[in-house]
Amino acid sequence: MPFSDLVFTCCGGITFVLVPFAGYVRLFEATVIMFLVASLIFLPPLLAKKLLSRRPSAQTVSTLASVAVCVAAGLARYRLEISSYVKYLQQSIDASRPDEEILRHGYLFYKGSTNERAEGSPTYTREWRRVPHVVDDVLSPSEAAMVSSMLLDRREDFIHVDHLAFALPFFTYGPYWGYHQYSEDHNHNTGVPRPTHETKLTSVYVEYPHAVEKLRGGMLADFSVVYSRVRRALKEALNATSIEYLPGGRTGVPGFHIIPSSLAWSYQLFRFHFDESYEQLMEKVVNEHGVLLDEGACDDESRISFTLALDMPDEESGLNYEHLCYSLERQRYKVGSMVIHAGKLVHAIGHWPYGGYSKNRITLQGFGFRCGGKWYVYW
Ligand SMILES: O=C(O)CCC(=O)C(=O)O
Repeated sequence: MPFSDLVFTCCGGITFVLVPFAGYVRLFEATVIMFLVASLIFLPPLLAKKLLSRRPSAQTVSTLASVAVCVAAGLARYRLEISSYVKYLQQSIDASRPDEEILRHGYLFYKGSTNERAEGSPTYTREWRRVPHVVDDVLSPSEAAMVSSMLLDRREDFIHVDHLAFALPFFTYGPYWGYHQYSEDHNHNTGVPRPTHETKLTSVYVEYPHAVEKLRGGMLADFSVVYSRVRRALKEALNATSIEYLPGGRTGVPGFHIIPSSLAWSYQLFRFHFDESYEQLMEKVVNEHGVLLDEGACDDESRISFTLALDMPDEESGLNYEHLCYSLERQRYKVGSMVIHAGKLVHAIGHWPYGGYSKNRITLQGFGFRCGGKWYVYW
């Protein structure tokens, strides 16, 4: 079974190691730093307990003294990196809490008052702004397992989403343009500066158009069955005449999130967000990547997000979203089923309990919107 190794290499040469009881972590300076930060938290009480016990043996004292010297040397050597990592953790935890502004946005969206076109919009956005819509049996469990295994074999081409995950294992197969934007106001921006360490295929360094050119054709060919099932399911659910990829071939097709196990995922570190606005979409995907569309005919309230569950680490796994006035709910995912919701629904990948090192969360992820009579999907 893939990802059951002690060490695996992905993303053009990045190594992840398995830490007992904690899951995978990227092997680079940050790993050392993470351990130093953990020692800062766990070592002082341990030291105090041992040293204050009635008669610590000479061996205990000398072992603790050498550990303390090593940790102190490490702290001195990496003090800048440690403070930036602690800042990253703080920002990550802060950013994953749904803040007042995001909840308010969600509430107004739920009430349908953010946009006067909302009331005139078709049922799919009016219903799916309230709760995600589930389409069962898009793939059978065995088909989903086969797709997951095919994906894990492509780990060389994974992109590590390092601007969000730092040293934690969070990958895409196929680029999502939103992960490769660095504007100040981008909703995934953590405020952490670009890392200076050497990286390979990571969200920070990968160029979206380049990754599209490299992977798009192969993805469409190798996963043609998945794409045709997803398009068929969307067509039926949306009552659409056709589901197409954005024209021009320079934008990504729906891709995959691959999240191997980590104890960290048992905390709500994934951020609450709503998907990029229609205006951002038009500006970036359409204008920058040369997609020709009759923008006037596009429905800016139609933006949807869809997720097909391919492998789930736990039966609790799913999507956290804001339902009703400021209350958070969980939409559980079932392998082979697809969940569709309005892009403006406030949502986040939901946390799940750590269940061992071989539990992956693998999904197909895409977005769509309607222009004239056609629906377009992309990533
Ligand atoms: O994987 C999921 O459950 C949702 C992913 C998501 O929120 C996104 O890609 O915007």
